[in-house]
Amino acid sequence: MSVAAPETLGPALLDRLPAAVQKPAYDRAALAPGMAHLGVGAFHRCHQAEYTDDLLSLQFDRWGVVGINIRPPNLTETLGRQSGLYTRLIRENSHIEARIIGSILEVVDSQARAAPALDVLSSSDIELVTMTVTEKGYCHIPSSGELDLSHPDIVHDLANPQTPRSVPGILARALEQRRATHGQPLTLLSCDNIQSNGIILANVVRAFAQRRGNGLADWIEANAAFPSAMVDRIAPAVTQDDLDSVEQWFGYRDAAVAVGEPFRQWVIEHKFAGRMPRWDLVGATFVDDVTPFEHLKMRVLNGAQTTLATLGVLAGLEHTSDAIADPLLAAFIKCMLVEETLPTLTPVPGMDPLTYVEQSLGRLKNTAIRHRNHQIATDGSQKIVQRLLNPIRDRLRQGESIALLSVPVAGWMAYLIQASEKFGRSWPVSDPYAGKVAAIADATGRDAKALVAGILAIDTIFDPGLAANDTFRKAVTSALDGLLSDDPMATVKRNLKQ
Ligand code: CS2
Repeated sequence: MSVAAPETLGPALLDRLPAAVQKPAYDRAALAPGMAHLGVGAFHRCHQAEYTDDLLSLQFDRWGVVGINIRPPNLTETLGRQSGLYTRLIRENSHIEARIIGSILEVVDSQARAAPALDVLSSSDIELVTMTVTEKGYCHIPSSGELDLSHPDIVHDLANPQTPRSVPGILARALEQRRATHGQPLTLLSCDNIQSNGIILANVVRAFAQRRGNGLADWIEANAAFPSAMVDRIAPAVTQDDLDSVEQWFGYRDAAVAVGEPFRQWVIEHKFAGRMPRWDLVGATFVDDVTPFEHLKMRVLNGAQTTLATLGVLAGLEHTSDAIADPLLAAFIKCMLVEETLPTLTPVPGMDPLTYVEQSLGRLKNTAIRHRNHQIATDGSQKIVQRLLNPIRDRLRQGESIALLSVPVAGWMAYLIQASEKFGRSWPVSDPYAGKVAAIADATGRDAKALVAGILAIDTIFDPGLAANDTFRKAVTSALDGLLSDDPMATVKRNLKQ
């Protein structure tokens, strides 16, 4: 006798969910699309989509989300099949809270062709586009924030503006279509961890539009807004284990589960081109200047994650929670944040920096959040500027020590260098600069001074002023030398004692 397969989550199941699973408290059938989201990953499902779901319960309005993916995965067979419904799990050690989020109405796959994305983004129904396209999605030069005109996708899109494949190219084309059809304004809200993300997004779209000519850049200036935002919630890539757990606990299949920690925060610059969802009614904050909030978050929480990730891999540890459970790494990270990072921060209203550090370190200890160190180390070249190099620059300007902050910079280098079998360990890395660093390492061999000289010469990551700074070069060289040795943690210990 065959056992019936468990039912898959979908609208028909909403009225038969177990009591432990909360469901949307509004009439989802009445929800109409009002915004699009580019990059529907675990983070979006745990963050913006949840805030929107909260808002729809409180004040129902036309704010359904159309999700668009221009990079893998294709969600049409998973989230799409489930009519956009998914289980959002909040986990903290042994605590689990399950809720079905209903704010995503449909998902559109636009990997092969730009047309499906352009149709949505240029529709007059869409008043707002939010995006989580990862740091490298902006095709900008990390050290300057300008559009990278040598990026292969940008080269392609400037030659083929009707069939773009980059984020700047797609957004510029969508804005061009809006101008040509209905002329409605658009707010474009970046939710990625880049400093001044609204300014970077505006830079790359504007630079692209300027090259298109035809007055598009002027139209964008007058009709689009690019607010900056600080977003926060730890939401790692979802595993098969997460999907199986939902089936085991609640009795249904869900191929689009998202798992996050309890903490969440969203600070948005009050600069909109038109109507905005009142996310401020459900916990988000609208402010005039996001800068102090993003510095605090990227330098403290993200800085700690990047440090624990690369040093954690070098120490043979799998997850952030394993790295922070290591007494040496825990002591190092706290000392680095308190002694070197905190003094670079400008005060944030209502937030005591030391309390924020404690709270951040507490969040990283959550053992139910299985955040792989390799996941956080992915695209490190796109992350170290805002997480480590900017505070280092501020410290140097103040004439203060950077010995501790230099260790994770060397950690990022060692992570990429050692990925190659030739240098010992070998693990698969994903970073746009991995090839470049490997080529430098091939040429120099294991000579820390030559390695650092070669890597600091990559001026798209390290601005020449910082790269030429002697204190910085020496600190990174000494740390890298130790991290490439047989006992990388001895370097962490040595720096901690200094
Ligand atoms: C992480 C972030 O992978 C990474 O780069 O550092 O995704 C981090 O978990 C979020 O920014 C937390 O808000």
